[in-house]
Order: sequence, then C-alpha cells, then structure tokens
Amino acid sequence: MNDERTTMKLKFRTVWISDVHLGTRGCKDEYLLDFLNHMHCERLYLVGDIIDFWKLKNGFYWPKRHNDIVRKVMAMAAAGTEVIYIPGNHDELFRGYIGTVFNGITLQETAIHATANGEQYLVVHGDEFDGVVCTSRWLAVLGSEAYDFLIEVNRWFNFGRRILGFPYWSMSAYIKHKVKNAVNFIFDFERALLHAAEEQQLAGVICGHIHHAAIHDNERGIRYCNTGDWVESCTALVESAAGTLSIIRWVEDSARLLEDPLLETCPDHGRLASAN
Ligand SMILES: [Mn+2]
Repeated sequence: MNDERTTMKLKFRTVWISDVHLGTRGCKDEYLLDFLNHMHCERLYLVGDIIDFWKLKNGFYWPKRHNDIVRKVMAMAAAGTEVIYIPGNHDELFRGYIGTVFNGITLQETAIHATANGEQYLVVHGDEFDGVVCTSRWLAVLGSEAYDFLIEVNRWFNFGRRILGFPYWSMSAYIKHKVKNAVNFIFDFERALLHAAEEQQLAGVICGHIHHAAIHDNERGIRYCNTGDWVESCTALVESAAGTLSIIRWVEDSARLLEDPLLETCPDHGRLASAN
C-alpha cells in the first residue's frame, strides 16, 4: 500500500454494513478496518449481527483488530458521523437497549432512511422475516468454485464408497437440491421484506442477515437492498451525495475506487464495479 492509498478517503452520504460477526474467526476484520479507514460518511448504519454473542458464549475470541473496529466506529461517531446500530439476532442482547445512546451510537430497532433525493427506505436487520428456519441458506452464498470443489470431493468420496462396496451417491444432486431450497429461501425473504416496505408506502428496504449483497427492484418498482456481510463477501451498501445507492465489494473494488473516488460517475444503481 502506498501513502496515497492510505490517506485517500472515499466520501459517502450514508454507509450501511451488517453481519460483521466480531468475536468469530470468520470475521474479515482486516478488510473491514481497511474500508473504515478509507471512507468518510455523514451517517453510518450498523444493520445487525455486528458482534456475535452466540459464538462468544462458546469461548471467548476477541483479537486486537476487533477492538480496533469498535474503537474506529466510536471515533467516527465522535468526529461527527451519525451512527445508528440496529441489532440483529446474533447481537439481540442490544435489543434490550433500544432507544439509548452509547458513546455517540444510537440503538434503534428499525429506521426509516431518507436518501438525498427524498426516497424513504425501511432499514432492518431481517431475521424477524425468517419465517421458517432454513438450515441450508448458507449454500446460497457458495460460488461456483466452491461448487466445483464439492464435485471433486464427491469424486473421491464415491471412489472410497466403491472400494468399500457401497453404491454411488450423488453429492452434486444433493447440493443442487439444497441450493434450490436456498434460492427459494432468498426469494421468500426478499418478498417478505419488500412487502413490509410496500405496506409502509416506502421506496424500498435495506437489510442484512442472509449474507448476500443485492440491489434490485420488484415489478412495482420497490427496491430491495441487502448489505451483504464481512464474513464472506466484504460488502457495504453506500449512498452517494446525490442519493445513488450502490454495493461496494471491498476486496475487488477498493483499489479502483481509491484511484478514482468520484462516485457520481457510477451507474444509477447496482454494483460499483464495471466488470459485473
Ligand atoms: Mn442475522
């Protein structure tokens, strides 16, 4: 990293992050800290599952960098960024403190965010829309590489089965079935959240929870935004000064963004990256 990169800051009107899972080994703390150090925003929404109290219960894991992240957010609040923390299911402990302000961070159950161009969005973590617990939803975030890997595992697995005299068992068919369930789950989740936004006559909804970043509109023009996560994809939802919403994938986009931080040149919505 050169000096220019370390001092450059991206400027946003609003930033939303969720599903950081501090207190777990899965948290991509280095990337998150890098993102926080390279951006400035007027308002920061922490959209739930920031600290993973479920994991902390089963053994304390809290490296220095997780402290650095908490301190960084507090420093941002002290420097004038409005920080709103909407607890999720992994940090539902904080739901007992809704309405309080802690070190400049306001705890809220949900929020209504008004963009620069006056559109109103419901901001919510999303676990309350789960309905049925779907154990295979993590499969939805599997990329094709992971899929190829499983195919390879399947080959060796069945090689072993054949030696032991067992019949062939298709892991890929099993995975495909599970992925289909996961895709259905995401679809139902989106529909439930869009319905909530529509009922409140809002422009859309901004949520987290399922670790799957997205921006798209339904057939009636109601927008669904998911901030993604900092366990797998390292994504944030951002609003430019003009009110444009986009998704940043920090690992892929950071170098290019820091080279040319003029967000107004970005497409209307969707990914910031031109490649996708
Ligand atoms: Mn969650």
